Amino acid sequence: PTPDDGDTNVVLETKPKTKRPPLYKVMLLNDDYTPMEFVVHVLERFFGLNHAQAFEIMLTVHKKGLAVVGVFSFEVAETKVTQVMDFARRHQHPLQCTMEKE
Ligand code: TYC
Repeated sequence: PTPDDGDTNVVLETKPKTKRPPLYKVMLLNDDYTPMEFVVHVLERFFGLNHAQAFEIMLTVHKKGLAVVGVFSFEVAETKVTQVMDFARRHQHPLQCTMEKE
């Protein structure tokens, strides 16, 4: 008889290991000073929303304190946050935009 080499009947199951990269929520925060029209403009300009969608999200932030504007890869989320923060600062509005791992 052949000596058992320990390799018989060993089931080697491998999970198809296709981990998707993590996604990040980009959020807009409410404040008392940034004009509503400015926020709507930001949402149209940097997030490709139409006017109705932008207005709706702006109102949600205004009423609830914050809202998720979109979900992106790390790099895209980071770019959006930087673009919004730079644009708000240039216009001297205190608008805050942040990202959070989903
Ligand atoms: N609360 C602001 C106002 O009354 C409007 C506003 C909405 C500000 C959304 C920030 O992310 C924001 N003018």
